[in-house]
Amino acid sequence: MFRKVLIANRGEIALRVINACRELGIRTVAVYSEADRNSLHVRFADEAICIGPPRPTESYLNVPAVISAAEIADVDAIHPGYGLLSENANFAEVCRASNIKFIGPPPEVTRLMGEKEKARQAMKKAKVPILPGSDGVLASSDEALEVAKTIGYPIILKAKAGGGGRGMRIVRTPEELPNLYHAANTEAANAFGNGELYMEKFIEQPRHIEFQILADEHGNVTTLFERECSIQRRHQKLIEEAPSLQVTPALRKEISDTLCRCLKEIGYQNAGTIEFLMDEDRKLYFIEMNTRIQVEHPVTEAITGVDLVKAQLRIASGETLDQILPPNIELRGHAIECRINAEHPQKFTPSAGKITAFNVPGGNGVRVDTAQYAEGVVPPYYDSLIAKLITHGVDRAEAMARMERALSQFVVQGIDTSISLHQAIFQDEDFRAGNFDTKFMERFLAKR
Ligand code: MV4
Repeated sequence: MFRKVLIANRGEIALRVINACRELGIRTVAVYSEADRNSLHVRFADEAICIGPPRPTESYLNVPAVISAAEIADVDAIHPGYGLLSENANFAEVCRASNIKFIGPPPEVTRLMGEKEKARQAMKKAKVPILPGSDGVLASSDEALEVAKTIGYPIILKAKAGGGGRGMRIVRTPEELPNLYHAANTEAANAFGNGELYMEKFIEQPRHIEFQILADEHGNVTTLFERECSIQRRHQKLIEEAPSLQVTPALRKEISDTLCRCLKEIGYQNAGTIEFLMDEDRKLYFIEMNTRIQVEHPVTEAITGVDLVKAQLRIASGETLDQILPPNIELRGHAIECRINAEHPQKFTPSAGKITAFNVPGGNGVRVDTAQYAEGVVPPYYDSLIAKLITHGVDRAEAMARMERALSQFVVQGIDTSISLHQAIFQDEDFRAGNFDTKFMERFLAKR
């Protein structure tokens, strides 16, 4: 096992990784920006090194600064958390060249999955269901017209280098295709430095369902079931749960078996998430793979009993899944996560400043992951997630009742938070009935 690990992140996920290291007897090194000097990840790490000014590009995203800190502290490995450098294949390559273990998949695999159309073809080859679409990137809007004719409208154009919804255009008629093709092409070129596009059949009101997998460095792969992530606004998830009410045991097993075969073929290593869209016929189609630990990993931890971050550390140190996991992992109960953001509950404007009062709920079936505290400050430079509230119960009804109870006991004063928005969503009949898709929040906000 590693002797010492650097955590190249901040906030709740930095603290989450520090906790896992501490429980495994690994020394921890925090890095921090000047805005995070008083953060809990700095206080609770064994060592802490300031790597630059508040702006992420000058600190947490500054590869030479992070690598220098790792060399000065003499660590064996770096855990990137989520966001920031977590899916940066160049960073993983620099780690490799510096003899520091990057806790995640090899850079070649990260690069493959980052090229969305290549990932799509790799999944297709391994018989993972994909949507009808182009084979590879489109050479021109004329070629796009030809492919669209064979698959039928509506279609969606997506950026090969994309993700998070940028560089995407929905096309409903051939007449509007040329203009939308050029708009997507220009937007992708500006956002990602690569304008290449591919095409898929467009699903009008999909659900977003993702599968968690773990792979060791000896060719073993396992899945830890799925998460339902359809409650989102502008590509930011607000509520996640596991399992999905729409996934039958037979479908769960079929997709899980196919994914295990596929990721073995690809040579995947460490934790990963495979995103699917579900159509009205409850069929699942692969859209993207995320090669990192995700924000919503605690709902999977709740229903499986597996500590995913400890598993990441143990996999990266060479252990086999056999050594890490119990023989039969069963899906136990139901878990829900609410992302508590520092933002206005109706206007969604970010809220920075000093937290004057902070009470975190607890008790049976409640988990809170946060790095915030009373008298602490939320800086304006980073994403707005300040806490994750996760509840677990024997079934969805119990998990929901616990969430409502815990939300009512979660007190944050001094800044705006999304707590009251979550309380309103938990009053919604469609949400309560599990009757929702990725358009839920649009409808919910329109009727408020
Ligand atoms: C789609 C789609 C419908 N059809 N692809 C948005 C972000 C990117 N990860 C994929 N996205 C979508 N791809 C096809 N073929 C609808 C979306 C989409 C979406 C997907 C998941 C969660 C929320 C979403 C919100 C709007 C659009």
